Order: sequence, then C-alpha cells, then structure tokens
Amino acid sequence: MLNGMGQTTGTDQPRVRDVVDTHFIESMGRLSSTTDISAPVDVRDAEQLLRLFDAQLGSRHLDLAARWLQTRGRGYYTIGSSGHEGNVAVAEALRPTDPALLHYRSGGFYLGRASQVPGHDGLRDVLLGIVAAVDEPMTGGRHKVFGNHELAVLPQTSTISSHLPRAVGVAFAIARAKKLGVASKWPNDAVAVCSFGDASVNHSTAVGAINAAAQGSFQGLPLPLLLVCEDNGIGISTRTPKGWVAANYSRRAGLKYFVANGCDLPEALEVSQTAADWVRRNRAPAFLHLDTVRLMGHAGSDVEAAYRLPKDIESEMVRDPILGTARLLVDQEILTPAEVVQLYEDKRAEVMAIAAEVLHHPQLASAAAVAAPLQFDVNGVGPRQVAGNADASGRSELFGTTLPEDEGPLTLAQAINRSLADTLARHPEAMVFGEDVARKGGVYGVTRGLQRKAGPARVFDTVLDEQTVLGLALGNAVSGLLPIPEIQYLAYLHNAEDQIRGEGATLPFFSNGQYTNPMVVRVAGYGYQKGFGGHFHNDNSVAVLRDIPGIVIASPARPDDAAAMMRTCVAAAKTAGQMSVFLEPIARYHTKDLYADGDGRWCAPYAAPTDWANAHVPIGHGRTYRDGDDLTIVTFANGLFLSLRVAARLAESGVRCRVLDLRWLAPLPVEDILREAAATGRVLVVDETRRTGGVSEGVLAALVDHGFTGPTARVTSSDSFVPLGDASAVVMVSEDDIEQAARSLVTTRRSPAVRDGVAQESADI
Ligand SMILES: Cc1ncc(C[n+]2csc(CCOP(=O)(O)OP(=O)(O)O)c2C)c(N)n1
Ligand SMILES: [Mg+2]
Repeated sequence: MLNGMGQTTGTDQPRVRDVVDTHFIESMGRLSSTTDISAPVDVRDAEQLLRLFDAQLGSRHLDLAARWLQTRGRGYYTIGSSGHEGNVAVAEALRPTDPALLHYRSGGFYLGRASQVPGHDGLRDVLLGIVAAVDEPMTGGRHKVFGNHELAVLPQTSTISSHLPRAVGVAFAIARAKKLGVASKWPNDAVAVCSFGDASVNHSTAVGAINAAAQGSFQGLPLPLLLVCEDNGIGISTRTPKGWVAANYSRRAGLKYFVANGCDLPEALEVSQTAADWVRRNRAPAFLHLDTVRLMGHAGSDVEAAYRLPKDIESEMVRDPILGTARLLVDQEILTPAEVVQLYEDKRAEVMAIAAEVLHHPQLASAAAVAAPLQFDVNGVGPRQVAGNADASGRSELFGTTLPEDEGPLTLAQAINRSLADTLARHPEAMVFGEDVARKGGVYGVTRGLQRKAGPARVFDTVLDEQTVLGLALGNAVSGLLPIPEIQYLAYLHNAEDQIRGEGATLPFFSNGQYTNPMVVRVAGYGYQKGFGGHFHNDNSVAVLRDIPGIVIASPARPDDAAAMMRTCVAAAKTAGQMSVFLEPIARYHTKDLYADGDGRWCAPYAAPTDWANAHVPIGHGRTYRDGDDLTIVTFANGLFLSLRVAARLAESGVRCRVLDLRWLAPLPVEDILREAAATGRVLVVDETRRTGGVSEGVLAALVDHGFTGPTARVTSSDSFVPLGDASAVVMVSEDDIEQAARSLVTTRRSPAVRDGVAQESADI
C-alpha cells in the first residue's frame, strides 16, 4: 500500500517504517557502485557532500521519529520535511549569523545551520520540540518550531505566510541600522532568509510582503532578502497550477529570480550560492524557486491516497532528494551503496535513540509556566527609565530654540507630536513610519515636521498596506531598532491585525522570551467626528485588541497623559521588550476647550522628560478626576471628555461624581477601579466602544471578580457600525445618555461596603 506506515519492532531499535523509507533502502539495493546514473557532477568536495547528506538523512529520520513518537502518545507534531531536504543547500549558501525565518519543511536547512555552529545538536532541538519538552531551546515546550536564538533562526507560527512581512522588516532593518549607524542584532552585511511553500505564495500576506519588498527595491531601498519558495506543487490536497510560481515571480520588477531543482543537491547548492551571493552583494531581494517533492503526505494524519493518484505519489518518490544525493555519492565513488545504507541506518539509530530518551522529558505543567513569557516586567518601568539620560543637546538639535515644555499648553495632537520628536531625539534607533506620516505629517498633522527634524531615514512613508506597516515594524523591532508605526485609522488595523496578534504577540511566547517586539503601534481611532467619514473613520471597536495576551493598550484622552504615556510605552519597549498599542482619539486631537468655549481646559503643558512627576504614567494606572462621593464614573478616551462635562452639570444639581479615566485598556487598572468604586459604592461605566465586546464588559467583570456588590450600570455605543452624518450620534454614547444613567443610578441604594475617604490620586479639572 502506498504511503502505508507500519511499526516494526526491530531487535534493538524502535522504528516506524514508511513506504518512502522502504523505497530508499530497496533502491540502494538495486544500485551498484558502477551504475552510471548520471553524468559526472562537479561536486566541490566529498567532505561537503557527506556533511550535507548527513543533514538530509537527519531531517528524514526526524520525520520518521515524529511518527513513532506519535504512536507512543508522546509526539505532538508530524508535519515533516521529507522531499524538501534539498533546502540544506540554502543553509550552506548562507552564514549562521544570517537571520532565518523558516517554512515548516525547512528541516534540512535547520540541521545544516546547526551543524555550522559548534556545540549545537539540531536533531535534539527538533525532537525536544516534537515532544513539547520544557528544555526545548526555543519555545521551552510551547510548540514545535525550527528556531534557535544562537543560530539566528526565529521561530515561526503555523499561520502560513504571516512571517513574510516581518522578514521584509528584518531585511530592511539590516540595511537601515547600518545607514543610521546604530546597533542591530545582525551583521551589517547579513542577508535575511525566509522560506515558505508554493500554496503559501498565494496568501495575501505573502503577496503583500513580496510586493512591498519588490517595490522597495524598485525604488532603490536596500533590502537584502532571500525569499525561498519550496515548491512541491501542492498545498495539503490542493494543487498549485503547474508553472504558476515561475510565471508570477520570474519576471517581477524589483525581484531577481533564481530556480533550482531542489532534489538535485549540486544544482540546489550552486543556485542557492549564486542567489545568496547576489542578495548579499546587491542588497536587494531575490526569489529562489526550489523545485521539491512532498513525501509522506502533508502530515502524519494525512491520507494522501484520498486525493492523489498512486502513480503521482510514486513519481514523487523517484525524485526523493535523499536518493538523489545517495546516487551521486555512489556515482562519484565516494561511497558504496552498502555504505550509504549503513549511514542511513546509523542516522536512524542516532535519531531514534534521542527520541526514545526525550519522550520522558517533562512538559510545562502550570498555566503560569505556560504564560510566563507573556508577562513583561513593566513594573520596573519607572520615571527613571522614562527620563533616562535625556540628552539636552539631542533635544535642542531636534526642537531648535523652543523646547516643547516652553511652548505653553498644547493640544493632544501637538503633545503626541512632541513626544514622538523627543523619542526620536533620545533614541537614534527610533523610527516613525506609516501611510502619509512623513511629507504630509499625517492625516491629522500628528507627525507634522518630524521628517524635517529627524530626516527621511527615520521618518518615512510606507507602501499602502497595513500588513507591511506592521510587518516592517516587527522585523525592525526584533532586529534591535525601535519602530513606532502608525495605522492611519482603527478600521484599517483589522485587515492586518494578525500581524499584532498571531505574529507579534506570539513571538515572545514561542521563543520563551528570547525574541521580543519592542515597539509602539500608534492607531488613530474612535468616533465623534461630527458625522464625518462614517464607520471607517469613526471605528469604535477595540475588542480585537483587548484579548491579545502580552500586549499593552494605552488609550490616552488628554495631551499631558498622551505625552507621558508615550514615554512610558517607549521605555517599556526599551527596557522590557514590550509591544504596546497606542490608541488615540481622533476627535480630541485638536480640542482645546472642555466646559466652555475658550476655557482651554483640554490643553496641557508638556512635561519635560526630566519632570519625573509628570513625564511618566505607570502602566495599568488610571487617573481620577473630581472627588464626589455619590457616584463613580469609569471611562476612557472620548468618554472622559463627555463624562467630565456631565459631571460638572450634575454637580450643579447636587450630584457629586468622581470620574476615573482608565488610561490603559490592557492591563486594566483594576486596583484603581476597585478603589474608586468603593469610594462611592456606585459605578457607571461610560464606554464609547460597543456594548458587545467593549471595554465595559472588562470593567464590570473586574468588579464582579473582586466582590463589588454595589449598583452598577453602563452606557455604551450600539452594536452597530457608525453611519455618516447626524445619524452617527444615535449609535454613539452621548452626554444625555450619561446624565440620565447617572441620575438614575444615584437613586439606587449603594453597597454597604462603601469606604470613607476620597481617592488617593485625584485631579480637579
Ligand atoms: C493562514 C493559514 N491558512 C490555512 C492554514 C492551513 N494550512 C496549513 S499548511 C497549508 C498548505 C500550505 O501549502 P504550501 O504553502 O504549498 O506548503 P507545503 O505544506 O506544501 O510545504 C494549509 C492550507 C494555515 N496554516 N494558515
Ligand atoms: Mg506546497
């Protein structure tokens, strides 16, 4: 039976046999040293061929071992590299310091690279991953990946193509760090390599990333990126149209194309070396198309016979790259067939011995242990980190004669602008980029003048693709730079959100904290733009961000908080590798007044970095306004503006509120919520996001979780999109909604557990 798998209980070795296994051994049996299989090939040297064959054999036996471990109930991953082992040639063509983001079939590459650095046992690494062992060197028992910090191999997720935007960012970072003269994690002349499958090139994430690389290169941007398409002609059961990959990428502006038979090691070597050298020399992206076969199905559970003809499976087996290299070794009289089989069986024994040992290794045993890499040590981020060595000369270079703290009261947009400038002044590795942020200075002017101040290498416009914006940031962040990308509108985060969720936030998790994404993603969002722009410019849904483990969500409402919180996020990125999302309320960007025209109470002076008391907002700490004891309003962003106005009106009729601005949506300031709730015994949550999935759910759940028993209510926006024109107002929380709910709530009996006293931190405004 084709693709059949039997378990053989050998005399001293546990083993699993696949038909591919048997086919190899039988084929070797039919071979003699004198069989003239192919024309003599110019192999660089026998030692090299034997070394690469060793990696290929290791990769093959890892696949067999994975299946055996599964039969023992201790193997959790069976997608293998069989048929793709020619990718060892790509590792051979590169340096072990070249950052690699690998396809799940790049086992040959991984073992090849591991063999280039003394002290590494690639076989063991992979087997520890398959059994989810705590001592696996990359994920610490969280996944099976090809990844190793010391080998510059970044772990990848299962989401096909999601690593390509980051790979573009890593290539960009190699060149940009050199240009800026700042330290990077990779050598100046490094090449980033990124492999993926043939079906994966159709994914919009891949299409966008390759497009971004090609467009960048087209306009002369240095991008040393080797894209490797391991083309086995199929994606699980769906055939890739013959010739599709070549037709698409062989004549692409900004992208050099190379093609090689991945089942022919000398050819793969020669072409890989040419491609890698070309990328290194030209600092430009290339597409290396490796023609491979897929043996043993998509994964252990895959019954190929259900969708593939036997003759097709057989013809793939004939191209088995292991067999190809073995024939070459015999043909070149480097080994006899018997010696090849001996090597093959020795490798089996070596791999299975490790497999039999690691299956007893412990796995992660508690939720806390599993989630540990998601807990960034941001508690250590204090005013000292924020102020740091604020270099006065760097600041005056950027700001000229007037420092922002001397400008007088600023709007929210101005405060963010100045804090970005300060970040650029303080961190030479910081960069601000996104759509229209540079020459135009952003749709709302928030980044105005930054390019002039910091130069086009640090403040620049990107291609119009949010996955690229975020991927570029991820690649830069993991390379040691400090990216501050902008997403022009919250509604446009959603088409790229997986770059934060699946790609960004998971990196520390799947690298056991060895790789992080220190960065701050600015997002302009929320509603209340007086009916202009409709949903896509008034998007008020943040649910998609709130449940991502390990990220910080800052949501400043006021200029003084915004500048201080930006500094905190930057400091958290630098000291703890934290990724933060910085949600800015567009409607408040240019607001000056709060209660009455001309009162200027939504403006605030800018705190100098050294003004420790005001230049920093600890993560997860809210801010209380007013000290009323009838009702606590818990809110954030535009809700703060609306609630303060309502609170002032309520005070005139004797209802005394206190208003808590959450400031951080993740982690929520739970202590502050509980303290302020206890202070009045009644809580009204004012939430401009949706009723379902909105922030109010988190606030109320926190109160319940901690035993608050007083009356609560919430006013939220509707479970709707925001329409154009005056109709927008009817789906958004209004001041009237807040006032009515507040008046109604203060008539209810409050919790008996009301604590006396006022809030510890209160600001009168
Ligand atoms: C975004 C995403 N969609 C679907 C899947 C499920 N999936 C896993 S592998 C695969 C096929 C990939 O084929 P290809 O890129 O040719 O790689 P190959 O397995 O053939 O090496 C699919 C659909 C996934 N992992 N990620
Ligand atoms: Mg494929």
